Amino acid sequence: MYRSLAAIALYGMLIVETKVEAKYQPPEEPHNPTASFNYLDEAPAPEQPLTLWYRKPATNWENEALPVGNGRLAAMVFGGINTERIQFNEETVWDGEPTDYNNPEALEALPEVRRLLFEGKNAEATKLARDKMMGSPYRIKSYQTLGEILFDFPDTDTVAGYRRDLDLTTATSTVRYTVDGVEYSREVFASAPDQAIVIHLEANRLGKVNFSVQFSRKDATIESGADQRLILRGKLGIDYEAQLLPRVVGGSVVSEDGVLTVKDANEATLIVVAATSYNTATDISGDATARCESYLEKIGDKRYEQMRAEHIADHQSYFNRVKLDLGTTEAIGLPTDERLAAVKEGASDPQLETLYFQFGRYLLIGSSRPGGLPANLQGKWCQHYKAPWNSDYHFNINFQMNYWPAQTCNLSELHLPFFDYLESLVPFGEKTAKVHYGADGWVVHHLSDIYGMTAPADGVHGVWPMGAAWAVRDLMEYYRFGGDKEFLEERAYPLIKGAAEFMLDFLVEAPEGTPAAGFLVPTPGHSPENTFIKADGTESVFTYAATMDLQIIHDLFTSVVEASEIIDPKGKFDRRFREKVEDALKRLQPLQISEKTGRLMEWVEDYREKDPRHRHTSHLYGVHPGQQITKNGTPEFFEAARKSLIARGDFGTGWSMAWKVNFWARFHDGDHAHVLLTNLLKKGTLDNLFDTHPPFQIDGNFGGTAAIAEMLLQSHDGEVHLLPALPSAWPDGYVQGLRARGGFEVDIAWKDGELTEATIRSLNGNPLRLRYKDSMKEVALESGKSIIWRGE
Ligand code: FUC
Repeated sequence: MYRSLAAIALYGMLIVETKVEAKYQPPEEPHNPTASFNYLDEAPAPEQPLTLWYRKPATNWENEALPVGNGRLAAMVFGGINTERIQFNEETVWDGEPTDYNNPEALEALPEVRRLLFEGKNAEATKLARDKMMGSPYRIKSYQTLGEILFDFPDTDTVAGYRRDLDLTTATSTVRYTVDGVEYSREVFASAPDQAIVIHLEANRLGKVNFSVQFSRKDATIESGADQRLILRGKLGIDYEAQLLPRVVGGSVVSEDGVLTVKDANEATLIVVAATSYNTATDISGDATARCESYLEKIGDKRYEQMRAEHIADHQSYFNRVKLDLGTTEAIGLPTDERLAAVKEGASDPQLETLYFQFGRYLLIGSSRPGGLPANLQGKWCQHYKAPWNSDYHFNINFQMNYWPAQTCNLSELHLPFFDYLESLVPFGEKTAKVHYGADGWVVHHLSDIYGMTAPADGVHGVWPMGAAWAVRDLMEYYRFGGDKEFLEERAYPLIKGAAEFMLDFLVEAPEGTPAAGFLVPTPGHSPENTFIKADGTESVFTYAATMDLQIIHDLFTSVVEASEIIDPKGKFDRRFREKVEDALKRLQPLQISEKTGRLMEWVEDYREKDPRHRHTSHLYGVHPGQQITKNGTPEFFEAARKSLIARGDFGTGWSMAWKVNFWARFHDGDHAHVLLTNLLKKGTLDNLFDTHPPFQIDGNFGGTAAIAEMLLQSHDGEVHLLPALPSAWPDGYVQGLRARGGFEVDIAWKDGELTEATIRSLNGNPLRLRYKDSMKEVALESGKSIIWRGE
């Protein structure tokens, strides 16, 4: 009985070091209960090609189990035969509690740290910053698993027609197999309309559904409650609770001491709800039990079929907006893991790339819904008590990358949790700005949690006050794509302005004797996590006027100007502030090209990198996600940045490769973008198509999805550019429903590598500048109208 329990209990005891330098050790998995199974008769491939599917149960959470999610709740389904494991999450199950992370000693050290950096005494500056400028405490706690739902079924060692799958079009994971002539199926989905994870078990003969099921979690109380439900309850800082309500047709049901036993039933539906006491970063006094009960009450006696239909309709209202076809090969008939293995061996499988693209959209629909928290480092899917990097919000690339597909891939509303979360950080960020820098406005450093962390964390690489300044670019983008002026004035502008207020106070004039003398520079700072070697052979990560920081500030200040001029085209809106920002922009240390290498310099001096292939390519922020460096606008920097990218190489962690696909798309080199996309599949993708850093980290999925869109359509340079980076690997295909800045929805079809027809629909009547290769067309298009263009 419950063979996997001991192994699962082990998870909690394995403490994973979360420092960036640490080597990650995956937790031990439960033993493979089906390794010696006889699998008879292969199951046919699913009819729906947008399906991930496999011929054996998952034995490993990270590499094999399949994710379902409704934004707030998430689950990983293993698809076992004698046992089943469904690990699940609720988005506010975070260890820790409301905390003031600010360090009153920091401000005093700031001028000295700056002086040391200007004098080239990086080691001394680093030591002082480490001693005095870190948050207090400077570590956050982890996002956690809520628990496991563990099933036992009657033992067998032979099954026929086994298949487990995840249909991206219906957002359901199904397991089916035949034992002794009886066909069993088990379906799992996470419904947003019903705020529940729904598990449905059936067989094709009456009275054949037999199982027992229980919750498991360390340090929790597990018991049976009213209506034969199972209850899991416990406390971190927050109280957490999950309830499983059975609905069984036929047979018998007993719920005793936290174990539910179903015998000889015709079918069973298990409704799992969950909640915590978390209200806000400073208030965790909610009633988790009442919340669970109210979810169940709302569902009432709604039938399974209706729950399923409403779930699918809700999911499809997002999912169906974009269709993609990059071509198909025979591989389409094979299980997903076999196809990925073939790609790793060099096979071409464009439909797998389509599946990967749509899987990224699926994951955002499953991990970021209006009203909830934004997707974290693992979306919302996390089996750990102490997750790698705490499964937190990392602001030096990862968190922002999660939202790269939101606008282009037509999932605009799913961006809202990102904005709500940023707004929730403002009061904390204002306090950190004051306490740590004596500055106005608000700041976020390189990571955050759900308890208001905005101070420097982890180590000196955390003394990097650029997180908010980077993140607010998305509010500007939301406007650029959708054209919602009220949003721009009421929500975007205040956040952008607050980040700019901080930056105006943070910038200082570099003193005589430094390479940036007379210019405004951000200090202290970093090119995130990259180490440079100085002329005297010493190494440091800590510096001033890092190229990325300059580009983020440029981006931020140009957003202030752009936003205020849109809000009042006559220029009266917040004029004084805009003028201050414009003035600072003119005095900002300029970008530089290395005389030695012709590359865009990553730091204010032409240092060598310790690791020339470092995963962060921060100094190309101005190419992507920024727009400071473009082919038409800044051709020399564009070329220098391209050289920098070549020097960084074609590999990296999952997210690093995903970023490079986006860069190559912006460099209009489709074939090189495709090399990186292939490397992302080969080296950065697990059998369940999850991105791997390693370990699993979801940013690469989102970055990869955004990159595929970026290869087909770009709009950051004042034009709607069709097929800017179409690789030769996708000779024929089409995409429908991508979105472009200016408020357009775009369908594109191509054949033999050439545009055949594009349809552009205007959402708000802005003038349209279209480009395909060297052909241009300018059109005045009314809102709601569309135009067909063949690129002549
Ligand atoms: C950044 C990266 C690491 C990792 C972590 C979550 O610090 O440098 O590679 O992705 O975030």
